[in-house]
Amino acid sequence: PQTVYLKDYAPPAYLVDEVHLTFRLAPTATRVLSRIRFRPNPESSSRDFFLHGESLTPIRAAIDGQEVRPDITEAGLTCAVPDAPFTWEAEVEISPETNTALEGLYMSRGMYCTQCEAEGFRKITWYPDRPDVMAPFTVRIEGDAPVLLSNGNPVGVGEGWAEWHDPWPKPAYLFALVAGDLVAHRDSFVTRSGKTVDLALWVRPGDEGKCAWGMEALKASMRWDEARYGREYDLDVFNIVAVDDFNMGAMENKGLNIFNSAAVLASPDTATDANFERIESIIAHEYFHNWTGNRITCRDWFQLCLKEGLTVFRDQEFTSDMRSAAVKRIEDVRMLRARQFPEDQGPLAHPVRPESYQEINNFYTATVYEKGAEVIGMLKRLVGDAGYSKALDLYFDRHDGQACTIEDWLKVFEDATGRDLSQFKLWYSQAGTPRVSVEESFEGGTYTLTFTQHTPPTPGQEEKRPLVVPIAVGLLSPNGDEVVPTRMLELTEARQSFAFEGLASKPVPSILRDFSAPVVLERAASRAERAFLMAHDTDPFNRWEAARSLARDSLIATIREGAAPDADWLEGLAAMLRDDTLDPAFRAQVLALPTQSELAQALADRGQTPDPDAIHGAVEGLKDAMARHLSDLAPGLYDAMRVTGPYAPDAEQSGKRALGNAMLGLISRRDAGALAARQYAEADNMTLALAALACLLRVGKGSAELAAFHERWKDDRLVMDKWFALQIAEAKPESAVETAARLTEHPAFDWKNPNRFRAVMGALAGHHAGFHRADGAGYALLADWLIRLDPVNPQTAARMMTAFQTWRRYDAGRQAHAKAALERIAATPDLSRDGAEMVGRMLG
Ligand code: B3K
Ligand code: ZN
Repeated sequence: PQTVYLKDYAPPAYLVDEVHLTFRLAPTATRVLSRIRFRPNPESSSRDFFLHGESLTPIRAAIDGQEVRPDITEAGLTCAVPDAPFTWEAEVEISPETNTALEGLYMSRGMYCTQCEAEGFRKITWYPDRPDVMAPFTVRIEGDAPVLLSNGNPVGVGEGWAEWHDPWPKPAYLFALVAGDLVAHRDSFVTRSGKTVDLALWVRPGDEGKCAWGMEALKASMRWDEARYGREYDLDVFNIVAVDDFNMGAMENKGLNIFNSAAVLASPDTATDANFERIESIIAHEYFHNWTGNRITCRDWFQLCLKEGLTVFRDQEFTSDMRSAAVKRIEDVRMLRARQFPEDQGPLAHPVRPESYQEINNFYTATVYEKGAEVIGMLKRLVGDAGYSKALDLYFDRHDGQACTIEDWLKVFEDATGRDLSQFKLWYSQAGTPRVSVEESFEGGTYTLTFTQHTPPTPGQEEKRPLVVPIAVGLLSPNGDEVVPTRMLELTEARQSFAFEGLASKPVPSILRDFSAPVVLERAASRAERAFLMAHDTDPFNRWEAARSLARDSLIATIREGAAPDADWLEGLAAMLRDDTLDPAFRAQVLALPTQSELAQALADRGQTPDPDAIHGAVEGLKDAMARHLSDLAPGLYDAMRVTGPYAPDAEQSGKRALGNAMLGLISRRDAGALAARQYAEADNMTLALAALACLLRVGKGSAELAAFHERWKDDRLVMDKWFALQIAEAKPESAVETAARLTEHPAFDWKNPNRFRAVMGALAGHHAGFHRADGAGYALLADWLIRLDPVNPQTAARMMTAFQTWRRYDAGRQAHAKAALERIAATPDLSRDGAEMVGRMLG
């Protein structure tokens, strides 16, 4: 397979002024007619005319009305063209119904829909399918579906046809078309300049009751982007469509966002609080792309973080404003550590702006998205809120309508703030998670912190340079007062000291407040000091972090030397739980232990080969100890967290349910599931029901409830995904593989549906001790299914291959099994480019 390099970027030879498309829809024989105005690009010296195109059946092609016979290959076509503007016309035939890859135009349960990012448009018609070619589109759809949608504004509709016009120049990856038997949940929004926008959320008949929340989230997002970024919506309509078969969460097509049903549909009895929060943030994310992604897009796919890092950062800010900023920060850091750190510390490590790829779909990663957002967070910390606003205003002003690079992005910050960002830019090119260690000294009233930074080598990058690391530090006096409020230290050297003068006594430092940089902080703070921070830190993130690191070290001590649980931590935990001034959602976060995979990495970092069974045993032991130690307060807290009144998925109620459910988890370890059975029986929403069912399964009960759950929800796909996943997640390590294997035999295991595949295989991969079973059965089962899925849906298969990315952490026996599984995938005849690249990197 061919490797594409950032350094080889060349501007397009031809630009597009206008695109006209006509679709004559038919499941296996859709005709696509295109009429495109091209003109030579003055910025390019090439006059080679190349259009991408894959799996297209050519019908005819013409230039300026004259039939032409282009040279057609597997990847596209070339053709002799005039040395002046000309009109290209073509007709092709495609087969949406047999398109199981869910890229291009495909069908999902009788409904036509598209997914073009990154390179799916070339499966629809011949086109310069690259983001730096932007054009206005006019689209006519002919078909017998009652609803026919495309980008932009509707210009006409009749029996069996509709026409759409999108005036905003856009790259082909933002093209979308939907046709089907859909119903609309409608609303409207008046922009701050007084324009009314018609909003619609399109769903299958039967799903109308699951739309209200998504619509509220959309309106909130529109308001927020006006208030916080001064960005108004720019079309007369905004449509969102829910689709059951979708490779990822959602897609920001201009004026016509397409969503995985799971990322938009919700009702209290079918979706959990976590689902509601996720929906709110994905709706916001896709909406925010209208400015950061669509109006200003990427020059090429190496610049993906330009739109994704920024849009994730914006959706994180939005959720912080809508809910609790402290809890959101904790959630984001948990996710970063669970998903991005393993990527950045293993064979798949790549820079936030990658420099080469074989298949771009493999680079929609936690590094590009989440670390990309962290990099923007650091930038904002370094230039301050006012500098950030000024830079963003300049960005929108200067680059509206353009396809940009990270250089353009950093330049607006340099121009707006006068800051030199050349060293900062390394965050975009240097892969790996930096390690920052710190020493302290106190002498004559001066307290000094000395930081050392080091980034371990990553594939293809042996040598690393020092980065600019913003480290937020506050100092507390031994009685808990804050003597030095948060100060942003800028670490730029490999080793650097910072002094705080005029202190009466040696302070307790609170370092990397609010997780001010995506690094691993290595600090030999005593347990007593961390217990102190857990009780007194004024920075909520670091309070949580102190508790978390004590829990982690307690678990590590148990694993390594069979130590008993840390009593100080248990005491600190009890004190925090009793503290009613603390937000219940925050208290629930303090109770969450590090993941087993994180513990495996922590052990590997300390030079010890992780044993998944021992890790699992230690976590279970610690949970039992928590249940014992907190047994006095758990029932009272459980009762206090009961929500009265109608269900609302807001921060307040969901925080209470989170803490209540955490208490239920502890209580059910001691009452054999009695309270959980009651909660399940009485639950009037999915959050309470699912948590109760999980507790029951965990204590070896719940088979009647599981059957009843199935009976009640068997016709609801999204709820059935939960039914599948939960059984695996709650299985014992020795039976997780068998549970997953058994569920793949279930008649409802529709493995071609990405949500269902992920519900089962994702749950298996997420069961640390189950997946990493010593006999390799977990690896073998996942490999079997990845081999089966790859030819059908390479994108979803390749994504799930990342389950293997940590394989070298484990013992020789497990490594041999994992390697054999990866080699078996690699040896599969006709393995997709997506899959081949992923296994190649992991074996490499
Ligand atoms: N931009 C899309 C992701 C497309 C993934 C293509 N493999 C969704 C998003 O980030 O908003
Ligand atoms: Zn995005």
